[in-house]
Amino acid sequence: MRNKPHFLKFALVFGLCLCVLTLFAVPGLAGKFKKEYKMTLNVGPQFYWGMGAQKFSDLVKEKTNGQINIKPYWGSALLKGAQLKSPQMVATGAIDLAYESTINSSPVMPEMNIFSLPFFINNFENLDKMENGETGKAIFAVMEKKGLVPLAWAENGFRQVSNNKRPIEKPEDLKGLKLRVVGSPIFIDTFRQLGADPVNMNWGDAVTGFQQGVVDGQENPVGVLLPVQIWQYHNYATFWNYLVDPVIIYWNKKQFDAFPKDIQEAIRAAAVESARFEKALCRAGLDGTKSIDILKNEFNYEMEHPEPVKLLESKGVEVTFLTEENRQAFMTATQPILEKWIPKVGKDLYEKAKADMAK
Ligand code: X2X
Repeated sequence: MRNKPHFLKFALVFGLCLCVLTLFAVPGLAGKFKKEYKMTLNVGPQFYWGMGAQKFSDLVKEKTNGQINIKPYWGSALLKGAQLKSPQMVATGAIDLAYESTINSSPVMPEMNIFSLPFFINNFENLDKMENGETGKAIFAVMEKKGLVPLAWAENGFRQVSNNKRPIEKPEDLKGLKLRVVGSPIFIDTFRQLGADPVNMNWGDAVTGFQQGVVDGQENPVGVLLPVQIWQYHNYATFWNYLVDPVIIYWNKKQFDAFPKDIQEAIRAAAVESARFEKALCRAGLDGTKSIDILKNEFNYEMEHPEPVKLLESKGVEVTFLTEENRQAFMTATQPILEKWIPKVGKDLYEKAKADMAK
């Protein structure tokens, strides 16, 4: 009986030690990980790009057994809509990660404009060769230097122009059209060169701009045109694939490098898987049956709108495709943009892109 208090004391101390040891052994419990990792992206959850971001968040949770929780902040909410600020904010660690368009990174990393050179890339095959080739490596190296860890290439897609005035078939048709463009300077340059009147607007203000008729048109891929129901505002669309908008999933480098190896691997795997899903959503119906089959066979996912062009037409949009002659006319008309922007992108990178595409 006299030993009982000693025994209790011992049990208490032993129990405490065990608790402390457990806390250190299980990083999540020790507070090694944040409760929530903030992810920025410029669109909402109903966009294909947004669906990819949600999938990434879900996969990371699953693959890290709930240790890493990513919260998507839609519509650049953490940036008050200032979509071009995402890379700085992730680099400083004010935001943990991004599922973001290369256009929105281009003011900080001019190399990203390689994808915005007008009429340079033109199709998915060329884009894939660049992303998987020397161009992709070079772009990822630029990001690492800025304090960002790139995890995978996702996509917004080839950008198409829509408006409520007339079909655009040749450069002259753009004359005087007031078009909303993203605030990246190469977009302003390109549309000015073509004689249009480009207006720089954050995406957060763009739809109101369409509604109020502040602009006659805009340019964006189908993954944006469909969720905003562009047919409510515009009855002409030209599928000219004039440039492409990849999305890159990237994380603050200091934070990512400090994660244990297994966590890093789980996050990378989740990024690659979500990007494959998201890319297939964005390409569905634009690359034959390839992406539709990927979605069905790998993700058990049936597209609600497997034929985006037909959907637009069924809603009353007149869809134009360029003839070879008119494509040439656009290439000639935008040649000065290439001359001005290749030095900014870097001649080396431009040559790498050409070599990748020629493979
Ligand atoms: O602002 C745009 O047009 C959008 C949604 O496509 C981007 O974020 C680049």
